[in-house]
Amino acid sequence: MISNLFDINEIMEHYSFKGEYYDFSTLNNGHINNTYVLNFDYDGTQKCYILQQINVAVFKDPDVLMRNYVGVTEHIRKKVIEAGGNPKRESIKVYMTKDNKPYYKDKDGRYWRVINFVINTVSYNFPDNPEICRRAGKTFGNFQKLLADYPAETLAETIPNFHNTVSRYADFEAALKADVAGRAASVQKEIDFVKNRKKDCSVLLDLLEKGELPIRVTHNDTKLNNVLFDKKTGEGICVVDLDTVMPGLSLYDFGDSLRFAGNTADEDEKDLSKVKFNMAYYRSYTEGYLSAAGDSLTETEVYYLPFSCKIMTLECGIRFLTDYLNGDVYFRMSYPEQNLDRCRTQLKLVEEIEKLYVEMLSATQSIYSNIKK
Ligand code: GN1
Ligand code: MG
Repeated sequence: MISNLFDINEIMEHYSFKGEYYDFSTLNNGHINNTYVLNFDYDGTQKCYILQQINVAVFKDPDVLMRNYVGVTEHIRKKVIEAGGNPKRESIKVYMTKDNKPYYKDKDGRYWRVINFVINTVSYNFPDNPEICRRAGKTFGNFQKLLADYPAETLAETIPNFHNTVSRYADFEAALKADVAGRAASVQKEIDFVKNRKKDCSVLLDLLEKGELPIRVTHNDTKLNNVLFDKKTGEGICVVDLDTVMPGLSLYDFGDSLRFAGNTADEDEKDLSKVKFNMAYYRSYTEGYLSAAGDSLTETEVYYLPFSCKIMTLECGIRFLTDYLNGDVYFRMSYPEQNLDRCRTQLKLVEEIEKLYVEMLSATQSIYSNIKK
């Protein structure tokens, strides 16, 4: 059976799947990789695998990417086993090809990897209640802890300067200057908004340079839909989308999570009056996160948690704006101008976070002191 998305026969030649293949479904809730669920009949029971096409325009070196990926997933797997957990549900496993490679390059030059499908889980694009945020916070906090002893120096930067906001700002300035799509004049308001916040872009990097923030192994793409929750218990059990695991700041993960989960509207909502920052979600996420990771964080890291929400949201707004100026070359889109809508929601969310900033600072400190007791 050949689909135009991938050639299942060719894929099956290179992997030892269990059972008879019968169909697949598409699982694209990210903006970068293409993800499919392959369904097999294994002696009358359904067996599923995840097939992912690696986006090599974004992750330029698949060897380096998969070396990181296998290293990190194996580390987590070992930790889960040591803690008496179920590695099949609480960790990701990379299936090797028949010639023992972590990915497969097809005849059209596309790169594929196969990983386990974790059964009986749900993921959310939108938190329905604060409890989901608390559990997501706890899961990312645990993830941070699981990787605390991973040798960061062995991890390559799969995308150099990924959360380097100074370099993101420079990319924006370059896109603005080149204006290849001729769109700059129509987005002056957004451009001014970003320019007015240029100095925010260097805050965390300055602290890092002064040695006031530690480098850790971080996930770097902590959207809510990257957590799998157990269908029965509702607990977060596994973190997915591990391509960007690399050395970074804990604040990148915390801020990026709330950029997404704290937004009361969709990432591409056109009606900006719907875009608010949900303080209840902020509180519960912070409680969950600090309950899991709090004792391993420094006071400076905790102090900057609210700022991280602002800067990660600004960074994402800058990236969407930059892509819009560049003629939409990076993020997958489902309609024209989607990058502009995405940019506008992020910038509106920055404004909302700025309004709540003092409240966020005091909520964080009181949650932190309760946890330390
Ligand atoms: C991309 O693919 P996805 O949706 O998990 C992007 C993130 C952005 C996010 C914005 C490798 O993540 O950095 O924050 O879109 N991933 C990459 O929704 O660029
Ligand atoms: Mg994702």
